[in-house]
Amino acid sequence: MASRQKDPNKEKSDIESVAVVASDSEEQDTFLWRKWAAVLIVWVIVTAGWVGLTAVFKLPKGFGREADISDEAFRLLMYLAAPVFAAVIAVLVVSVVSFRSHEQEASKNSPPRDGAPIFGHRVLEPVWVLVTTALALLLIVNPGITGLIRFFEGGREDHVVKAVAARWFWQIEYPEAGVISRDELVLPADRRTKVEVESRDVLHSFWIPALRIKVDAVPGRTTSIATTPHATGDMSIDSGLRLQCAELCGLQHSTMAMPVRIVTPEEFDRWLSDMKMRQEATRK
Ligand SMILES: [Cu+2]
Repeated sequence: MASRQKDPNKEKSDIESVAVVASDSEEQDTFLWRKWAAVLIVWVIVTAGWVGLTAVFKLPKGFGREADISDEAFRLLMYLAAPVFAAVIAVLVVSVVSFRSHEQEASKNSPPRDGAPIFGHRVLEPVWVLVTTALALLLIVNPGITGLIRFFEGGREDHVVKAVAARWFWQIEYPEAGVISRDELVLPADRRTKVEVESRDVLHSFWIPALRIKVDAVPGRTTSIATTPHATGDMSIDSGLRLQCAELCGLQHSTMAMPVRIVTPEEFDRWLSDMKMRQEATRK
């Protein structure tokens, strides 16, 4: 009976190949940890840069209560978007630098190497779904719902102003005083104004950038929005103090604008009674 002799050369080669595989795997682990460390560093830098830029470049001055609510929500969204944007950029930058095709490989016509698939990953997928869902829910509640509640709980309106849109001008009416203005929209500070918006022809949009209020002007319908300005000013000090059509409505859409002037309540009452007297005099 022939006994099975072990081939010493084959045994040696098996041990060597196991050692090579183990060493390859360690190298691969070290390589990946370095890449993740690089991702973390780029993520921190981009997040800090974004937050810094958000703090340096301020939003245009807001002249009303609604502008403050809107700006607060915008700033929160900008800060929350920073780490998400930075994560995408960090992975992208590190991947482009680390996993680029080298010249030697390209010359050999070797097929491009691909990373390990992450579809069905037991940790990454649940974490990804949970984090993005939590972030979306958080934003729906705050500033979404809370912001809307604050926006509409400004109390009863002190007076009504009507804005009528037509290609390509605005007509402002103060129904309680029977005054009409086609040159400017004058609003009192520290009083809540309800603006009722109508259109005589096509879709327009009532937008005052400095007050951060916008509502569509729809033919056959009256839409409305309320505002409480808290600072005085006019278009000569801030170009955002203008009533601008924000819905493409024809050739002269971009010129469909009107200066907005916010004055003290006393000045407003004076202006309104002056206008009333003048307009009544011309009607006689
Ligand atoms: Cu327009």
